[in-house]
Amino acid sequence: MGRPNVGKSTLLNALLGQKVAIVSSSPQTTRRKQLGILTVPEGQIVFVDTPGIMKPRQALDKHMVDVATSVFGDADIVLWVTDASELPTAADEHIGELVARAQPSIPVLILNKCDRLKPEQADARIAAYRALAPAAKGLLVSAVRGDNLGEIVPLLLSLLPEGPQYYAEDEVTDFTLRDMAAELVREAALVELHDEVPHGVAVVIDDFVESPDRPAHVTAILYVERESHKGIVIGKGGEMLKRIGIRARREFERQLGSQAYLELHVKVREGWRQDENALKRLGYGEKDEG
Ligand SMILES: Nc1nc2c(ncn2[C@@H]2O[C@H](COP(=O)(O)OP(=O)(O)O)[C@@H](O)[C@H]2O)c(=O)[nH]1
Ligand SMILES: [Mg+2]
Repeated sequence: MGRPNVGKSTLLNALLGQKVAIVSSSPQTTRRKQLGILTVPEGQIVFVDTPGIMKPRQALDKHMVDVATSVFGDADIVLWVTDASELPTAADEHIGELVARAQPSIPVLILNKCDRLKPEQADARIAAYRALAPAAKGLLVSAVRGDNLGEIVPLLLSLLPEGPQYYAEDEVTDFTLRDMAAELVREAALVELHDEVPHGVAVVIDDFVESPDRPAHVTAILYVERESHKGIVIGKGGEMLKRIGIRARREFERQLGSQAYLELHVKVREGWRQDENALKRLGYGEKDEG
């Protein structure tokens, strides 16, 4: 857990050695809780990727923060990911308090993005974050460049209690292919749209047909909050929607290991992020929190 945009999902993908979680340069990319399962000869670690913790402004934000904090009680270890290239913020102080309260979960502090840190800054920066979580073991890493990533898993294995193996060796996430398809379309939209339709896009898979002799056929609906956003997402002559589709399909085919056909539609659901019922229908309901 941690603030939005510090690199939690990037770190998860790096530790698993494959992409399960979507990543973008916009905060609040991760909306749902997602498991990443790592099985090594010494044991199995079930990572729980969560939405970033921030001050909720809308019903969707509140739902996301609830999802993030709800996993605390279940975890053996709370892995607090921070952005070492920035000084701790008020939000980090707040999260530090949550981490302290999450005990008996064992706190581990990950200072990420050390590739952006000047060597002479490192000591002071480590001290600033450590002050917020004095009980935590800490590591300075870069999820993107790979610095010190190899130390995380051995540290976690040394701290974890013994328990049953919950998942089969070949399971890497609890997201289905259908979930992945929806997430990859949303990731493509976030990347292609930059901040134009900031976080008003939700993606629902309307149809998913897999057959042995033909490419998978996926129909996805992108819900936007306003009529004017629909035009932006579609773009001039459908150019933007085409770019989103190409990017999402490329990633999805990589995951699938075979060809896929992706059909995208855009619909307006007025103010859906403020609307509890719409949130549930768009996949951000209670069922995710279980
Ligand atoms: N320079 C640098 N950027 C990173 C690192 N880890 C993640 N990022 C970038 O930070 C942004 C947010 O990453 P993401 O994993 O979506 O963050 P999350 O919101 O915490 O899950 C993306 O643009 C990533 O490429 C890192 O170690 N170094
Ligand atoms: Mg994330």
